[in-house]
Parts: sequence; structure tokens; C-alpha cells
Amino acid sequence: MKQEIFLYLIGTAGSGKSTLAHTFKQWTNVHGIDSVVVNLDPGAENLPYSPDVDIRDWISLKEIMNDHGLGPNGAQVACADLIAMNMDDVKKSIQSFKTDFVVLDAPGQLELFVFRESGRLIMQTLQPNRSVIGYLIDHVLARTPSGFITQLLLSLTAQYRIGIPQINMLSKADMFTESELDEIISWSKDSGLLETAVSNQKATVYREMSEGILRLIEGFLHHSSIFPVSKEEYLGIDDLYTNIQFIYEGGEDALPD
Ligand SMILES: Nc1nc2c(ncn2[C@@H]2O[C@H](COP(=O)(O)OP(=O)(O)O)[C@@H](O)[C@H]2O)c(=O)[nH]1
Ligand SMILES: [Mg+2]
Repeated sequence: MKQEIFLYLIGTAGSGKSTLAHTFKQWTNVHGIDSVVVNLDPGAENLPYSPDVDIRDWISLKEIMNDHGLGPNGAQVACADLIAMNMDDVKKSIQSFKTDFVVLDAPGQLELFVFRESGRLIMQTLQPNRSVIGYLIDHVLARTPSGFITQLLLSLTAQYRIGIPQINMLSKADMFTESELDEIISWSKDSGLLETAVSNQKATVYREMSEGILRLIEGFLHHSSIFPVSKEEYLGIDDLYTNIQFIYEGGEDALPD
């Protein structure tokens, strides 16, 4: 049997992780590929899918808040460590499905997963060798050249911290006009175009900073070409799948004939 691939969806709160988890699962169903979705957010309410494995079966944010007199943010931090401690059981539950793809919907707060040791621990316990990060760039934050640069920085920071293959996506692509989308994607492919877009902005200290940051990171950008995804019409889901296959199967397509 093939070993499953673990896809961790991360991004700022509201960037569309849970929705993409649902869309990816639907897409795999349509294409005859087996997948399961794991909810890793103990505080999740109203998920757009029904999780196959759910961290809330082990940990409840509300309970941690009540038991320890913590607010939601403090409780999320406490939960991050508890999640890591429960990973052996979560792993057993995932393995019982004998599936091809495991999509993990990471907790709402990006920093919990990226900056605390628990994120790395979770990945180490579940599957250290066949894991990939799906990083979602929020459409709202990508609209201006400087905003886009901040998103690139955040995505590079995640990659630097976590140290596993990463696929970068522009989320909620249906919210852009075609020309807006073309422009943003062109920035990701050609840093010269992004540089021009930045230099066309009003001259401020912020613009100078954007130019400086861009010079600093442009050497890394060719590793991170970005493609659009959306819950509408499965936009970009085939690209996501192809990128994952490229990383772990050398591009060989696992779609059934
Ligand atoms: N138009 C549009 N809205 C989306 C898309 N993906 C997510 N959303 C909306 O964005 C909001 C946040 O999405 P969610 O998946 O909960 O984000 P999460 O916090 O990263 O898990 C919800 O209202 C979603 O319906 C998309 O592809 N297109
Ligand atoms: Mg979510």
C-alpha cells in the first residue's frame, strides 16, 4: 500500500483553510482519490465539512478556558501543546482510514503552528517524510504590492521555520477580476514586475521598506510561484494536486485510469 501524503493547510485567520480542506476533499472524491480531512482546531465552530478525524474529540477550547480561567487566546496557546501531546492517538485514528491523502486544517492562528514547537512536533509525529504545507495567501492582503510583499515574507517565514516543502496559493481567487488576478500572479512570477509595481506607489518610508524587503527576499521567490485557488468551480485544486504529486511522486499521476 502507498503511504499517505499529509497536506497541512496554513495561513492567517480567515484565509480560507477550512474551506479549502473541504474543497480539496470534494475534488478528490470526484476524481476517485481517497482522502480524509483532519480538524486540528480545538476551537473550531461551524466547519464547512464534517471532519473524519477531529481534535475536538480529544481537546475542547471551551473546557480549557473554563478549567484554567483563560481567555480564548491563552487557551489556544495551552491547546497547541495539548494537541501535540495527543498526536499518537490522532495518528492511530488517521491510519485506520488507510487513505492516500490526509488534509489537515490547521488552527486559526498561524503563529501557533509556525512559531511554537508544537507545530513541528505534530508533523514529526504524524509523518516526517511525506508532508507538505499548503500556504494560503489571503486575497485581502495581496491586493497591493506592499501588502503582497508582507504575505511573501510571512510565507517565507513559515517555510524557514517549518522546513518542509511548501506550496503557496492565492486564496478566494473568485474575489478578483481577471486583470487583478493576472497582475498579482505576474508579481509572483517576475520580481521585476513586483518591483515596478512597488516603485509606482506613493513615495513613503513604507515604499522604501517594501523595496528593501523585496531586494532581500527576491532570491527566494523562484521557489515559491503562486497559483490561485477558489471554492468556486474547484479553481486551482488540480494545480494543488499536481504540485503535491510533483514533490512526492516525481510528477507521476496517481489518478486512477
Ligand atoms: N468568495 C470566496 N470566499 C471564500 C473562499 N474560501 C473561503 N471563503 C470565505 O472566507 C471566510 C473564511 O473562510 P475559512 O475557510 O473559514 O477560513 P479559515 O479561518 O482560514 O479556516 C468564510 O466566510 C468563507 O466562506 C473562496 O474561495 N471564495
Ligand atoms: Mg478554519
